[in-house]
Amino acid sequence: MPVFDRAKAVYADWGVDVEAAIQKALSVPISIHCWQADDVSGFEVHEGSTDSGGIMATGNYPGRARNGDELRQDYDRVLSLVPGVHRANLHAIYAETNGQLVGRDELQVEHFARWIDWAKHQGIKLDFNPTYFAHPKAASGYTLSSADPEIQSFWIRHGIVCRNIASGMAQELGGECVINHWIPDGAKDATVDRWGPRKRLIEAYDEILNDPLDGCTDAVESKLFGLGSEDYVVGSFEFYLSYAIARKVIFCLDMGHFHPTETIADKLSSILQFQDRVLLHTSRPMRWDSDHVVLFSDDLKNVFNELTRGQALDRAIIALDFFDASINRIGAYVVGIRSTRKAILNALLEPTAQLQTLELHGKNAQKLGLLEEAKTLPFGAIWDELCLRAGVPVGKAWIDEMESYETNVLSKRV
Ligand code: RNT
Ligand code: ZN
Repeated sequence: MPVFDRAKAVYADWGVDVEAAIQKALSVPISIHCWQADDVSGFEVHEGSTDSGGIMATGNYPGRARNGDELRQDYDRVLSLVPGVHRANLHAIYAETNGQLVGRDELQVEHFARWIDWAKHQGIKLDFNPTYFAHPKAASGYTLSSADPEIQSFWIRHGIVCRNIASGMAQELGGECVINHWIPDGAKDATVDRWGPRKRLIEAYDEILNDPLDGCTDAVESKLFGLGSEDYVVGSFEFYLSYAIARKVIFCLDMGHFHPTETIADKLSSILQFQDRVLLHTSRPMRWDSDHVVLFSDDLKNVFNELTRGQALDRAIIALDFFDASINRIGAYVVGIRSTRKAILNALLEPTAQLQTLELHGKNAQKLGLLEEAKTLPFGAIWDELCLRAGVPVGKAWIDEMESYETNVLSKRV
């Protein structure tokens, strides 16, 4: 019997419908962030010196995408190596302005026309992010929560134009465009006024989010600390979760934005009692919010297991957020995207109903036993079949393709 058929029979014996799991796993959209391709640099014509705003890609592996054409070329390559439905997630600094300096508060959907054409051609949808960092007007460490009315209103205008862009993208491409608001605001040490910035941040978002816009789905992302904002982050977990519930916007959980031993899996069954949907930034913190490439790790598996156990997979918007500049960036993408899809498939292959029944009846040793045995089920054979059906390389075959792309394309970017 072929390996897949044997594996399918093993799962059937556990009461798991492999065909349904493969189909579902392929249909869940994963939004691929553009910023892994160029280390969060963007194409902006700069208005002055910028700092990174508390996030940092380390490494200088050759082959970084230097413009929109190169970035889209990389996307095309990546998309040919990963199975299932994808979206592309852009930041405002990836606008293409023909070498003209366009202020962040003046951006329009036209500046993303080439991205929209490409997305139409690829048959994928776009998501969006205002870029509230890496800009002279973010130099004080405060943007939307700034006490300087001139600075604060600049960033409010940026948030507003970005929502118009998101709505424009949705109109062009159909469906929704998820726009995620993350700001770097905070302070390095001994913050004495922790109240004022939070109050101003509420006022700023209330102004930005005032108009419901067609196709524009807003999310707000919390964080624990950043480089240079170790003592105080205005947009903390408590701040944004409260804001999201009060104002009916989506809350974004980034896997790297909590204490080092704190994980997000256990938060889902609480937050989703009060919210319709959540936005996930799958990332991998190592000792800090290091944004390492996502792996098929217990942390990642637990997130998707929690969602399928609560029948909430469709209530999670899945977006990637990592950036490693020290390795081949195509490889970084493919590892992170395939790992995320694997974790989705893995969760869908769990005999959850059986496990929950055992737990309900106090048969906890049986439950533990089943969970342990499930870890060595022939998952790999099902994953390979999923890749085969999606027409992408099976197993490690994609690594050769990454290497030939490096030889033919990336190594020539000097
Ligand atoms: C930063 C946040 C945010 C960014 C992207 C580039 O800590 O995670 O999501 O990584 O917007
Ligand atoms: Zn994030």
